[in-house]
Amino acid sequence: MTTVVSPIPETEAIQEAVAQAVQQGLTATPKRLPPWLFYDDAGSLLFDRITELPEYYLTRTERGILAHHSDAMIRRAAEGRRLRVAELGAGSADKTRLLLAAAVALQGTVVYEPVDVSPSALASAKERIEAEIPGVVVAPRVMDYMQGLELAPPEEGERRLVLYIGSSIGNFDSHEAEPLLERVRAGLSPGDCLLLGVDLVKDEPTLVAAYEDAAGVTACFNLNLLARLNRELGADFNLEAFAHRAVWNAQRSRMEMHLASRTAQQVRIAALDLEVEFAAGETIHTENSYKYLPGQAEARLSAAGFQPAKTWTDPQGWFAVCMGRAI
Ligand code: AVI
Repeated sequence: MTTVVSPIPETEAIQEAVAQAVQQGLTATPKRLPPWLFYDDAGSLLFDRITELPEYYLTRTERGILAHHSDAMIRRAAEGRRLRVAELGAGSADKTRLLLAAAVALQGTVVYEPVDVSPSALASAKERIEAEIPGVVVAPRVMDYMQGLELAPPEEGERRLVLYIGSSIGNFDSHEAEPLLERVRAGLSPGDCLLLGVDLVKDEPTLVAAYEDAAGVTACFNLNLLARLNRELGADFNLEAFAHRAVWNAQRSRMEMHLASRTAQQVRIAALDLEVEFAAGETIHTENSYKYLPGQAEARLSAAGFQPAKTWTDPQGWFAVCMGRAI
């Protein structure tokens, strides 16, 4: 892990990771593909469209919480000191903007460090945010935060606030989420804060609709994964021969996305020299999206070495933004 751009060209490193993930996932039983494969250029655009769908309540609900409470969040994290803000992932910064604007209002300027593996995503985040929010100095950090957070120590007397919002933690099983938060904690000093956004358990129809919207955008997002394998690995998936499925798994408290083979069929993946057999109805499990019970995110923060400081929710109790302070 490093803040220096990898000497391997970005696309080559990604292609290698895609090939490895597909080889492993499609030869496993049951078949699976990791959700990070969704986010090529087409998938990232589809995800942006998902966040604006009427059924996908997550983004607008979290945005509402931040719109109401970003001043209080920034003040609480800062405790009278100067704050610098880091974010895991170089997102569209639509919600981040609210927090950065609150930090600028409190202290005049703020250093914002988006952390991502993709130098190109970071470069566009820097250009956009510096143009849109005067007073924000964007200092991109190229690193894989899944492996740990290695940020330069803040200036004397400064506090750090790390954002992990958007329910991104929900896409990890607990055996992945716990070490991830522990590694984030290990990169912080006592007193620094983590702001974690989690989606909460709610009625099944609301949950299912969010992942099976009427316009079919989430279906396109899921199926784009197969289109990506056609484009990048010379696979011959017929997208019409697979169906998008969104299922609430109450026992595991998660929404699951699958791609179900409509018929018995064989798919060739040229770059891997691999033939994959599908039985009729067989699925590829593409994503888990965990939904938390009230108090669960705080317990997870505690287990990772943070003192839960405060949780903000929306009036319906659909989403929670939890602050933990590094002990
Ligand atoms: C990015 N992540 C939090 C989204 C989620 O809700 O789990 C990804 C997504 N999958 C389907 N719709 C949105």
